[in-house]
Amino acid sequence: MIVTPITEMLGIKYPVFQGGMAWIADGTLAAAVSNGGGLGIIAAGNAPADYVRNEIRTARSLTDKPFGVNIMLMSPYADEVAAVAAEEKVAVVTTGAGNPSKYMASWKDAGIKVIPVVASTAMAKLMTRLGASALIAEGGESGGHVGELTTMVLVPQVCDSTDLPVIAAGGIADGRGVAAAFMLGAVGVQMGTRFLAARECSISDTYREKILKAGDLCTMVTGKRLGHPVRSLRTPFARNYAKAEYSDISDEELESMGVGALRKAVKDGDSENGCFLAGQIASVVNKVESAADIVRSVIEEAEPVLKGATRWIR
Ligand code: TUI
Repeated sequence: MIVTPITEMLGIKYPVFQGGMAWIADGTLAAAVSNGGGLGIIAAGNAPADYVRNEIRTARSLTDKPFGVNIMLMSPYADEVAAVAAEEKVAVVTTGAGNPSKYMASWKDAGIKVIPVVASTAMAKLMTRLGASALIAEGGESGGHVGELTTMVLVPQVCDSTDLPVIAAGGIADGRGVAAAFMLGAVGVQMGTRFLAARECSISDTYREKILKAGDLCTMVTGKRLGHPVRSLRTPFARNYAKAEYSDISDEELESMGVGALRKAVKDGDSENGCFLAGQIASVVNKVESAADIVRSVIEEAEPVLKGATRWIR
């Protein structure tokens, strides 16, 4: 059994968060992860407030365990979704892709534990000052929106910059990754890509097949030109987008190329036009299993690795 400041703070059995994957992480997946002893997280993504309220109610109907809501700060609906999270008094709010400063007081007043994703020590220090309960240090191995630093360098530096518990994310999909994260000073992990293969994750069959088949070099980052780099599978869409970024098309045209691409991957399984977000660790994800089995097995794998960590020392 691994007991850490984050399992104690949240009253969860395993120090495992499920990442807030836009269009994917709904109330059903979040409840399955929470019922399995981890922290399930509903992704608001670019969805309006009503969608998020509905998913919160779905999760509540399926579990009495704590779960979270992830607020994607670039969403046009971020303000209204932030208000719904406060009204519904969810246990945890995580944030991504920006600076949540303006919402922090309202969430804290509602008794919510705020756990922002940070991609730098400056953001870690700011969030610590504003009263975050913990931090998620997410390196650029992750799928979706990525920062500059890798998990290997970000986690120890964030740990040095705060007294808060730190959750590591980016490139973690099994017990070895969990053990490595703990070695860097983290007290828990967040995984996204691994949960794409959870039975309760309702992505298209095409998306799931692509994850199960992915190799180590199967992802690429696009979107740097517009300031929003995103890691996804190297599909025709990603290649075309990358080509367009270095062409003379306008920023507006480039922006419009991306509209709806995520939904086409998740809902339609459109191999040509979909944007299949995935992390660099996708190749270790090779079987479909329940969310509860994923949560339990990564910790059970990590325990002997951590115990045997000194096996080279004589
Ligand atoms: O947010 C994520 N991953 C995401 S969000 C998303 S939806 C999307 N769709 C199209 C374009 C962009 C996003 C898909 N995947 N991960 C958490 C994360 N947050 N990673 C990095 C950051 C981050 C970056 C900068 C957090 C804070 C930050 O601060 C910048 C500043 O100073 O405002």
